[in-house]
Amino acid sequence: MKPIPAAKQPALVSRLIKACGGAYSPKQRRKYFLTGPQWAAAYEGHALFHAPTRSPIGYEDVIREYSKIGIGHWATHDTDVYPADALGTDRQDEITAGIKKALKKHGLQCSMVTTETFHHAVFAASPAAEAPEVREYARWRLANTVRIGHELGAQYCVYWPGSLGYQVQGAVEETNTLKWFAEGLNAACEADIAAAKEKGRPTLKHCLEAKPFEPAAQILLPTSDAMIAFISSGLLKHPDMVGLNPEYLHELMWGAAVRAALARVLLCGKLFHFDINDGYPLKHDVDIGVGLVNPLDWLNVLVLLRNHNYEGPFNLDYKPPRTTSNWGVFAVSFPTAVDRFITLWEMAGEVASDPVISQAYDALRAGGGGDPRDPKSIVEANRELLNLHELIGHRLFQILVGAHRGRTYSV
Ligand code: GCO
Ligand code: MN
Ligand code: MN
Repeated sequence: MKPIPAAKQPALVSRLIKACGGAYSPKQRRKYFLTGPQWAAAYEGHALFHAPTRSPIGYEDVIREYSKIGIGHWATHDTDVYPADALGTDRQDEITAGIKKALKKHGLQCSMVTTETFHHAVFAASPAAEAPEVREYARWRLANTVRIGHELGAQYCVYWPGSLGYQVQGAVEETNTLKWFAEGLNAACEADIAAAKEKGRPTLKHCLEAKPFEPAAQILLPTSDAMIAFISSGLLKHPDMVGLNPEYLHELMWGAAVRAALARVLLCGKLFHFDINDGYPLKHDVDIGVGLVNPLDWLNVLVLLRNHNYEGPFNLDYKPPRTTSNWGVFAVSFPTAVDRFITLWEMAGEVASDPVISQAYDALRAGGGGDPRDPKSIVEANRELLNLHELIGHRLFQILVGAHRGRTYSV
């Protein structure tokens, strides 16, 4: 084949994306509570071993492009859009006004704000560092973000304490660090109560996000289960205001069954927000687009969430790969991620109403009628019924590949 000139490449990619088919319209996409993070679209492809492959892009462009795709909500870290030295100055208000204007112009809502407490050098020893001035600054940053959230009309505030840990064991005293971290959250909740009152708005939902490692080697709250325990530790003044923002891949990174991890959060009534992406178990945070690695697992996760009437946001917290261009981020990466999510969500609805699966569940729940005092009779009575477990797994696979609608191969 002859080389394809650069100028002809977008047309080729567009033609092949069209040939894929199955795209939903922006109007259809807007029906879902999908949120697009500023940092995901603006990610330039850099990392410890990676130079950027894309050029910087600001919030106006991100908001406009999300709007065109049909992503109805936008989320941001404070420093994604406000330079750290503009925080708390008049410049902050100017930027806030600019964001509001862009959101209004493109018909998007700000759903969530989050404070960057992991990148700036001041957080080298975490936002809950030993030095009281670091913690005071962190408390101010969290409270400031809450106020920005109210200004922008957000409903959620997320906390990812990725630097709350250590590289060298014994360097920090864990119980102190956790108490100090709680003080930061308490300050954020208090600022929220005051700002909500002042603005006549409901308070925000404060969502903790766990990740088992990165950037700290060891993290003090590494899993959603640890976060749940922390919320009920007695350290928080407003535990009712605090819940979770689990991330799909973060649970997989420590080897969890993501669906079971989410089930535990649901049982506690703490599933406030959900970061959606994909990746590999027991590996780094590769933040791949939803459904590209584990579609069957994703289908199962969404079945659980549908069955429990989860109504919170699905936050597209993934990183467009370094092989994708600035143009491709919005032409390929985001629309296809959104469409895979919608497909999996609708498919999860089919699972819920599938006659084979519901008959199998009913039968399993009816049991075989053995004698509860005689385990042998229970085994005998249930022997053939239990074949349904594997049958359900097969049926889920069939639904995933469309075989339940008669898709077969002639061999
Ligand atoms: C990660 C984290 C972040 C957080 C974000 C919001 O993988 O690095 O998931 O993307 O979601 O910092 O708090
Ligand atoms: Mn995340
Ligand atoms: Mn992640």
